[in-house]
Amino acid sequence: MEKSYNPKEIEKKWQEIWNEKHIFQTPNKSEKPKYYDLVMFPYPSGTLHVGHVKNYVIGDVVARYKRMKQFNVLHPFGFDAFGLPAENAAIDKGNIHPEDWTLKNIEIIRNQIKKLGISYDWSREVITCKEDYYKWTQWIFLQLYKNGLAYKKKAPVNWCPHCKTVLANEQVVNGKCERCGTNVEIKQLEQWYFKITDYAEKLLEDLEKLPGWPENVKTMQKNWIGKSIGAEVEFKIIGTDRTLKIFTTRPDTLWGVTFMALAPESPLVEELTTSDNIGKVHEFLRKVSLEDRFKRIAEEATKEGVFTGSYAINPVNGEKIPIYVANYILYEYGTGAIMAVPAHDQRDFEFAKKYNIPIKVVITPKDDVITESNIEKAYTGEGTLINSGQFSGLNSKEAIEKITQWLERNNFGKFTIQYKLRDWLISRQRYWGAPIPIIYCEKCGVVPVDEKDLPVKLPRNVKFEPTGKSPLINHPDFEETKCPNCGGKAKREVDTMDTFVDSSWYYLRYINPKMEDKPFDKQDVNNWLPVDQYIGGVEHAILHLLYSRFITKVLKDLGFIDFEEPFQNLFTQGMIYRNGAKMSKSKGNVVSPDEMINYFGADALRTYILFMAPPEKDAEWNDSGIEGTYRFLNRIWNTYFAIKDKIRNIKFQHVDNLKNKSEKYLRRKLHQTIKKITNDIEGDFQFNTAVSSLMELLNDLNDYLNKVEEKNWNLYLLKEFSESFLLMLSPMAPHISEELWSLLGKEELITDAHWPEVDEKALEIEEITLAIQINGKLRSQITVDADLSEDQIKNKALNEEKVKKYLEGTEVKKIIYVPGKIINIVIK
Ligand code: ANZ
Ligand code: ZN
Repeated sequence: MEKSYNPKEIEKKWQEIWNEKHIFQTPNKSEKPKYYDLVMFPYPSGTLHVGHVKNYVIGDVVARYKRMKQFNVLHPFGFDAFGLPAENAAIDKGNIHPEDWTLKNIEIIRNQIKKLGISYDWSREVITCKEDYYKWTQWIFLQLYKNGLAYKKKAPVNWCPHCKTVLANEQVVNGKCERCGTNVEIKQLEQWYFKITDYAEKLLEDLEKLPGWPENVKTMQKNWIGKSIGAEVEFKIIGTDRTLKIFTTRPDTLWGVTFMALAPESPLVEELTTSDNIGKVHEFLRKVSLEDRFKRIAEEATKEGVFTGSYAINPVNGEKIPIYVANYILYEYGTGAIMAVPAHDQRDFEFAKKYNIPIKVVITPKDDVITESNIEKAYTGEGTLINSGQFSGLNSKEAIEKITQWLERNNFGKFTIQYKLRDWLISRQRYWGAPIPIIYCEKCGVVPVDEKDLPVKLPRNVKFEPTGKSPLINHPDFEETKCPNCGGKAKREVDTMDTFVDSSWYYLRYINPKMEDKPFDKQDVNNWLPVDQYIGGVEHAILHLLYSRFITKVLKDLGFIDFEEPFQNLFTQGMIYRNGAKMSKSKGNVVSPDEMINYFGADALRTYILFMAPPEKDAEWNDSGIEGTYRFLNRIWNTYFAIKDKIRNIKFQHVDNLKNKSEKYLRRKLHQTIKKITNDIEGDFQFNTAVSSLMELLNDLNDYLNKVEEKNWNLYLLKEFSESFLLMLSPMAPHISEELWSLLGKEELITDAHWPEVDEKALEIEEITLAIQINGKLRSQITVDADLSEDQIKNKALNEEKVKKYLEGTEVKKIIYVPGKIINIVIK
């Protein structure tokens, strides 16, 4: 009996062989062109499900394909290993250290991934919580600090009362902690920031240099950076010598200002509130402070506020304008104060209606007349200026420019660009992260740790309080230290860095993962980067990608590297759902790769993940789907067993002078498929259609084998066919491909083989022209592919336009085909 397909046995065998031969270890120097294939490294929070695996399978097809195209492929893997879940697990369980928890999970995941047969260069593994990595994360902090790009300030910050730490704006989603969903509070705290705002324009501009990124990701980054062009205008405050500075994108509406408004957090509120308004104002501030800040500024929220008692003077016309405090003004944006134009801004309109503040129309649309008495909502569109002094009659777009220039000439204001992007808050009040390498000396003040003293090590002996207070606070081996400057009594910074700092540069460390005196070698990094293909989830569209781009740009400007964008091409894969929902332990809908590998093998799992949908789309897991790809692999196996002994000793050669129709057809299908799959992979990663093309091709092969008598098989053709087929299958299902390849007598690994070439000649189709007779009379003619079958030709003839007319209302009795010449249709 023939041996049957046994994935368990062959997958283990080939993984061991690959491993022993170290074939996935990539040298930094090579004659071949480089290709850096990177997947987003995971946070090791437990075991992987098949949704995670999709990322790695896509990355592996790319890596193996590029390898076969003779690139020197860098395909590394690692772990984003610092972070809250480890610490929370330690607090919850009480008896496990975050480090042990993390390393244990890494061990589990590494084994899961190894069973998938992914072609990672494990010798380059990077784990961000290890000292030899976070030493360099701290080094990066110091470079930013020395160059004025890391600073400490007291500011209102997002505080998650559950995680007991601050969060970056990016980590707050709809007012809730991204991690745990708790409502985020605002606290005034001293925190460390990276000055990413210095790079706002560059980060925006350079998106243009990334044609290989999905448009939606670039749009998200653009919106996050949030560039607004406008003017800063100063309004004198009556009775003081102070001015109130506002930011507006609509200086063309200056003649329509009827009130001004301050953010409740603005220190000006106290200053400008007159004594008879103190009571009301304080009451309002108290009310606002209890409100959810994110609900407060939502578009649909009720606009509320109180009058401060103070007035400003509109510089354009000298009008006296009341100053309010209003809940919809953000303290952190612009100047934290606005000029309000109810006729042309909907928020101001709602506010004015509520408090009976006048509304002045200064822009009219072309085909409509808006007046104070008929206005029902703000008119925010373009139009013609009215009641605007010497600018009346101008189009609003033009007026914005002219008025801004006029403001500048009169010293009332100036052209300004504003960004929504805030500086990156990087300090976290937690233990399990890279310590911020800063020392506070009683005499010298803030002193950075000397580079030669890095890493600032996390002490291993820590106790976690149920209160969540960082165990670094008052830790005897950590917080108490000596000043590197004067040797006097000093304290260490007890905050650690946001894990997004760790992941903002890991792709550089893969280049020289073990280098001891530098984070990386400049030349090696310049050779390998930018990453040719980055693959990951769209959930990282903003945070991780923006931070990585920022750190890259900083390192470039400081002369450590020569490129300014880290990721040339980005692919965001879709998620795998099950029972209509994202896979998660709590929903109980998780599919484990281990279980699938046990049943069907890694190759069937990989092939199914690739086959289930276009990789960028979300897809629903289906148990019968993987059974289908498993059957496909079995059919391949059995087909190869039927032919392997016959072709094993045949010498490979191109069989390009085929006369026989079915041989010609089979070879044409083969080369069409090589062309198609090459395009599918090179293009948009359409692996799903690549798999289905292979399924079709296998059917064509079996049709041939069944139709043609065994003694008439063209063994040269079968040799070419079966080798090319395996080569194309191998990036997707590498184990079965290796096994069958070796059974064909090959000595080199298929993993090291060359990707098959298209023989353009095989694609040529010979055509013949046939006369069509109806009841013996010549009625038409058709041109068809010479290798169509008789039935296909007859069908074409019946569907020819002219013929169809003749046949209308009749009945075809018989069709006679004289090969290569005539089709005679006999009707009643
Ligand atoms: C007067 C005006 C008239 C405005 C008008 C708009 C329309 P973007 O595009 O988001 O940059 N604004 C300025 N600072 C603000 C703050 N801290 N909190 C809330 N709103 C603020 O929006 C800029 C516009 O938002 C500015 O232009 C200002 O209102 C308001 F017909 O000024 B505008
Ligand atoms: Zn000192």
